Amino acid sequence: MRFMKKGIGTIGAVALLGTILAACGGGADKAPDNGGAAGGDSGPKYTFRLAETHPGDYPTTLGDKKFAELVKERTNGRIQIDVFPSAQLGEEKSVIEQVQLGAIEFTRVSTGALAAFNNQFGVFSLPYIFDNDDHLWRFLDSNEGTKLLDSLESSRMKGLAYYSSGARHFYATKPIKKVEDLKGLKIRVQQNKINMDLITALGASPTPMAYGEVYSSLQTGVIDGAENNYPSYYSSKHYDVAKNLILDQHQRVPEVLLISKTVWDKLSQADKDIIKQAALDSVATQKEEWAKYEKKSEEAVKAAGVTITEVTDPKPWQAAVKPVIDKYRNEYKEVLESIEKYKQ
Ligand code: GTR
Repeated sequence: MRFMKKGIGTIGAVALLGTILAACGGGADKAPDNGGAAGGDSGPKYTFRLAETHPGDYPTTLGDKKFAELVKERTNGRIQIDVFPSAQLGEEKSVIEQVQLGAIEFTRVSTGALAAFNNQFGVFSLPYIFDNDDHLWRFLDSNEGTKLLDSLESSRMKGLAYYSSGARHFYATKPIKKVEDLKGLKIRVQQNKINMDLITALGASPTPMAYGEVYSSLQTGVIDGAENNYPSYYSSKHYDVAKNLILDQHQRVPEVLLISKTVWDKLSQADKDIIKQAALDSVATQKEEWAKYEKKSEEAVKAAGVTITEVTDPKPWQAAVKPVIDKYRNEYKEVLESIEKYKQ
């Protein structure tokens, strides 16, 4: 404090910044010689944590690891990001809360989970708004997609990049061959209000719960079904206990790699640039791994004897969930118009 009264010099300011970041879970153990302004291998030394819900070999985790590797390389080891897979740092909702506080620096989460923290992200939970993954990515890569990512700043997070997550489908412990078969079933959803409305529109009961609780809830009959993409259905082993899958493709809910805004604001511009670029550069790896793992999981669940029903005509599904679109059309008018624009 005596030191501060005299006014802190560059080294003091950076050491203080390091202490603040260390208190946020990051560590600064080397005083920089240039005030941290140049990035690269000169500047404060940090060790950050990245929370990931999926296991180590899952495509989002491989994207996270690529990101961490690029940051490490481009700072000559000065910024180290340790990836914690398998929800070691908690389930998505609690991780997001900690990221908002700066207690966890980075995470990769689903936009389905982010919707509860930033209403604008709810748009991805609206059913059948994208024709396919190419349509989704045309939107994500557009100025409007970037604007949406940037809107996370108002929720104390800084979105760095989108990752792939394919299409979500329903699965249950009971047979589902058509949309009517969902009636009366208890279906677990990602925790946001649009998902609640979606399940209600299908005549089923929505049960919001953390991802990590779904397996045992299916096993014990607390719920009858859930919904997810092929990779999550497979890696979570939900297919072991809910052996009926219907490929209805009701949503395309991308993933986001993000940093706490509290932490972001304390980084030098050069470090921000390195981190942002490394995140964008990790997308190609995540997408490649996604394509491989999606195929692998499809083959694995088939081999495990899951009953898979194709949906050749999406119209009855789209008609059943139309009340959800009607309810939210006005609220998401602008972004829905952009999405429509990227159809082809
Ligand atoms: C997965 C997503 C996870 C988690 C999960 C869920 O597709 O990658 O981050 O949100 O869905 O349903 O909770």
